[in-house]
Amino acid sequence: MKRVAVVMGSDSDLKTMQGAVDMLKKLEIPFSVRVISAHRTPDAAREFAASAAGEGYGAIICGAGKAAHLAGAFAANTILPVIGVPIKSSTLDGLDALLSTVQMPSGMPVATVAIDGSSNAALLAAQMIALSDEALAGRIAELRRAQTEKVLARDAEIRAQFE
Ligand code: RP5
Repeated sequence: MKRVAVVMGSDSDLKTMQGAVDMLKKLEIPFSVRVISAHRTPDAAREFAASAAGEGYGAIICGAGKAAHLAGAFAANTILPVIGVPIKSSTLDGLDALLSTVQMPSGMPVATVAIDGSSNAALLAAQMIALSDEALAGRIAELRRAQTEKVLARDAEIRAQFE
């Protein structure tokens, strides 16, 4: 199975990116976790992105805050799908990171999820890999089914409270 890279701009992002790690574990997808910065370690960013396809990765999740160029820097050096997670790590509440991540120029897409949405980033990566992995597709479908059941159960409980 293709692997997923979970990359973050700083170790201070780990608490937010843990959501992606947890989701990848739940779906039994092999992954690696790295701290690589577009600004502080630009050579490592370029090298990792450029070699990722050959290393067996199928998607790359990049989480960064503030002037968040990590996902864009990765996208510039690979044609693997790059998923950006804007992280709330500044006085601007993540809006800075959201705009820095989502506003890519044409020809260089980054699939950007919500601020701090690392779990959804992992799900999106999983859905990409599941295009060629039926067993994984089944696990994702089961997760969806369980989620639906949970909401329906809560709906029934809350309806009963107001009857
Ligand atoms: C970004 O700056 C990182 O992704 C992090 O969200 C933010 C702050 O980094 P630290 O100063 O905590 O290392 O590059």
